[in-house]
Amino acid sequence: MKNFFISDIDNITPGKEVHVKGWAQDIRLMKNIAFIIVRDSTGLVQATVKRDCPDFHKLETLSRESVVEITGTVPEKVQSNIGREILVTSVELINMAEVPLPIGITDNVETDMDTRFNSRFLDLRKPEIGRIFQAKSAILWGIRNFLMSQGFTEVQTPKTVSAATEGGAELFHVKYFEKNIFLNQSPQLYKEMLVASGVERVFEVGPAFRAEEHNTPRHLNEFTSIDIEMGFADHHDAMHMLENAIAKGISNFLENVRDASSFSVVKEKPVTPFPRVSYLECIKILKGEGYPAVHGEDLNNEALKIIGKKFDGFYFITDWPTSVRPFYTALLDNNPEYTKSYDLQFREIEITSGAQRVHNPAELKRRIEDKGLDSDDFEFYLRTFKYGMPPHAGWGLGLERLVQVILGLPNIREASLFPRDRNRVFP
Ligand code: AMO
Repeated sequence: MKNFFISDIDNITPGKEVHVKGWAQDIRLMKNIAFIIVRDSTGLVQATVKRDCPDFHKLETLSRESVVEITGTVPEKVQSNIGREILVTSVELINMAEVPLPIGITDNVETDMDTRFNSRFLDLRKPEIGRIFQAKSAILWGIRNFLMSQGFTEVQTPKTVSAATEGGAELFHVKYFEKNIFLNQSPQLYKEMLVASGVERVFEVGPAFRAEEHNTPRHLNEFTSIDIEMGFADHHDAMHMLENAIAKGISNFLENVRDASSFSVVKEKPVTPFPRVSYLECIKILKGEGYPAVHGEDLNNEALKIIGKKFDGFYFITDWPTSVRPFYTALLDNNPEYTKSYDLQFREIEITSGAQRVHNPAELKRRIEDKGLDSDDFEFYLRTFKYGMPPHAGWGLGLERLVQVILGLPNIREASLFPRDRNRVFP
């Protein structure tokens, strides 16, 4: 096993021998001297090879991106602008890379997205691409640690299901032996059922599937959903949990990923609480700006752009109309035309949806039917409300959307290792 990494060279006393294993990113061969730039997951080093090195001849056939093991010593005075150098005593070729490479790793040529994603394993070797996933990991772990600190239990729920939660049009149908079933759009019903099971604070990080017809820079057909549900809580409690989770995700990223703020749009831990604006206030803002907003309808991209200009960064839009929210959303106590719901936005982009839920089984059944759904399909879910279901609230946060806005990525596909869209189910 490799247990010495290129960044460890920084702590080595000059003159000491080191073994470096990695990829030969670049090879410059001259008459009496050669330079190999070796890369591993922690950084780069220049390997300086003199002609009197017995392995000098091997460099004539060494191809870029081959896997090598280099042995050498760390010089007193580093003569490379990379900031790390070893003076090579031996070069071992572990595995040769074919020539030519399908895409360049360091070349300054713009490669289109399709070509990049066809060879994603190579695309990911580019440091500027690889670090997106270091950021994603750090953001997720910040959120996960925060939820654990708040007494949440992480769970895994089925992705092959027989009932839709977020709207029938966006379902992937799957043949499951003799039955026709769906890929789950959200763990919504399961997380609520787990609250009924006595797991008072529950969360899941897992795939969610949406058969979105359109290719947009904000939609994937498979994304990572971070879902929470809390018993004995309302929508205000859930919003509070969300803003703190987001702040922890961002601070974990800024504190633990090298040069984080140099490639991130969000450069500081956001100030909490985030601003809250109600749906009705949004309609007023839109009308004030001369935008023809229709009261009771969802806010489209154009409308959200106008609202987003009023807030710098994260903010909540609360109290959405009943007509535009799913059946499980609780209604406002004093006005059943509106719900105890919210979206978290970053400028014009929606990051999270959440709400307090209906906990009365008769009301829930009615709400399912009001949406034109067959309540028999939801019997497994409705049952859990009949034997002691506390009031509860939660949210679903799209991890790739969150990474997209924090890093300012132009397309959500950049935040997915192997994106799935209308045309791509490969690799
Ligand atoms: P909703 O359907 O709004 O709510 O989804 C929650 C969050 O998931 C992300 N998201 C997506 N990300 C990428 N591509 C997509 N096609 C896509 N669709 C959704 C967004 C969105 O805000 N059950 C509720 C959540 C809840 O109330 O707890 C739900 O799924 O970031």
